[in-house]
Amino acid sequence: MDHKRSAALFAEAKQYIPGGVNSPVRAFRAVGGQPVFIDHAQGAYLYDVDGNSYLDYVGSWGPMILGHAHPEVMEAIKEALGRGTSYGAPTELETRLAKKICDAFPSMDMVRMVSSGTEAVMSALRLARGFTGRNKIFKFIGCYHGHSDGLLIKAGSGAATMGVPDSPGVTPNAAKDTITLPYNDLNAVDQAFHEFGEDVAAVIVEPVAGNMGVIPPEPGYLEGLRVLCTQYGALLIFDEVITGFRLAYGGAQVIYKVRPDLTTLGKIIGGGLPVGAYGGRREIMSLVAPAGPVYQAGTLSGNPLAMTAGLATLEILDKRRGIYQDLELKTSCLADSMKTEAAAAGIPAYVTHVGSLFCTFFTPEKVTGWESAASSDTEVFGRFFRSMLRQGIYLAPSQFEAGFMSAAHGWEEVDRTIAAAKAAFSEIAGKQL
Ligand code: KE4
Repeated sequence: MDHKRSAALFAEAKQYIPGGVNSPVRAFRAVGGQPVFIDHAQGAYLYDVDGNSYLDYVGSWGPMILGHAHPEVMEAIKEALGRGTSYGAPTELETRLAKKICDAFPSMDMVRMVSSGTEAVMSALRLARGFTGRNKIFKFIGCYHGHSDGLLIKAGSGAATMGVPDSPGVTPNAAKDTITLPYNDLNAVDQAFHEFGEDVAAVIVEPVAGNMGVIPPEPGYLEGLRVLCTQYGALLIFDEVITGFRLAYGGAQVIYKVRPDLTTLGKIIGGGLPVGAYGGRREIMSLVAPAGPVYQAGTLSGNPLAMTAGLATLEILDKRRGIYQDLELKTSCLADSMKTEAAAAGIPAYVTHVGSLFCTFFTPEKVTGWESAASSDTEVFGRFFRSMLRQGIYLAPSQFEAGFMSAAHGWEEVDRTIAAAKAAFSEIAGKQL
């Protein structure tokens, strides 16, 4: 594969953009090599500026569950374009998307649109503190909830990859009200509530962790968080920016049958355009300005193009609920085959999958949280990533991310990926196929 133009563009980008990228994980720092610059995308495929094509398992980090440039979504955006791009005034589109989200999530009576997952989480925490009058929040080590100061504490995703889970610039004051606890450990939460209980405004959790690789909740974990939050009067916040409309039409909370007090969303609800959202019970959401005193605002919140793309995406998912079973089937087949092929090559690997999310950890042990995830061999992951890329398979460029299957991935793509993984594992094991 020739990457000359990508290399030239990357060199130029680094002159004007920190690290040459507008989000750190895109820079391939964790896996070695240089990022490829994308020219366009279609269905399950990315096409770079050097004419190479890649079978894409990043999907813009989750939004592209239908595949890239879905014709119905693109048609809807094109039609909306003719009416202008932004008004800074209310539109019916915002109510339609808000209603669609509330109809899908029984725990949500009301929802506020923002422009990113970070904004959604930052706002939800402010609301939780405003509603409870309390200060502390519990977050889990390795979970990532965007880059607002109080949450860049032992964060996952790019923060973990970059080795800055506690980023410079986050002041001790910003961090002091964030208590970090191990994921999948209810005793730790119980003990922390004993210590901080009356001052805990919220517990925020990724119901399925997608930012330290993919780690499902242990049986009873989410239910336990629900009981403890109710017992101590803290709000339970499900950060479903990844899992919302991804794991099921109603997100992880309908799968695990646990009802949070607030939910944050992003990615899929924007259909590839910038949208985040937070929502929950009416008595809580009624405190958000201008209905109530908890202030939050945004110039492009509810942007008509983004609402259009989000609505078109959710309307397809709503009409074609069979997509979720199909995604589950393809993802479990891929994950099980990766497990088999790694074992056949003698490569220690722990493969996880939930719905259309999957991840290969290069470790012999079960991964249940940050400590076990971080014990996996990231050097081997880098070799795996580079081999798959050379074979035209574009995985997330970090061990601490998720793989995303889309409805545009057919069985041919799954088979091709399994074959590529087999070759990659053989390379890693030093065996020639
Ligand atoms: P954004 O601000 O990036 O839209 O959303 C932040 C966020 C919040 N909550 C969860 C569970 C998330 O996964 C994210 C962002 N996800 C990362 C991928 N792990 C975005 C990719 C990136 O940072 O470039």
